[in-house]
Amino acid sequence: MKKLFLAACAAACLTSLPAAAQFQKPEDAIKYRQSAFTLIAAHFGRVAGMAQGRIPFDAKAAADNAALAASLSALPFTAFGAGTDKGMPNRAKPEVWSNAAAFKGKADDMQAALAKLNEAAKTGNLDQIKAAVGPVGGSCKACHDDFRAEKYSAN
Ligand code: ASC
Repeated sequence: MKKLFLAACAAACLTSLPAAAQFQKPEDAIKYRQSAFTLIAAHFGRVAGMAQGRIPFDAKAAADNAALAASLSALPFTAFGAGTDKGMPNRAKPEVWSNAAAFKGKADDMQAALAKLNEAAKTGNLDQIKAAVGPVGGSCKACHDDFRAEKYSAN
């Protein structure tokens, strides 16, 4: 009974670690990271849209979306483990793994830029938000330039 309890506890602990999502197979990791990037882009996109005047400015919506994008930015990079280059079509270049330190640098840049945008959005000041949106977009693009392929892989 005690052993069973310990085993259940260990399983619960492992599955509840947010910064170390566990994946059954490479396809699960690829889906997870693609989903995370989709959500980050959706929430950042709403703030960027307000900064660019495409979406009416709403301070509360900007703050909520910036906070979500900043929180979500912690997620995708746990899902680039060894062996997750294949499993389903994806656009991660081999350099993600062969140049892992540089990839980590790009991830850090994106997380730092989103953390700054989150702070700017908390002020409710559109000028501060505008100033913080550009570096986020720049960090997306810098990583895509080096680490995201134009075309999806065959598998
Ligand atoms: C986004 C999004 C990206 C980046 C990029 C910025 O909102 O989906 O991939 O910003 O367009 O250069």
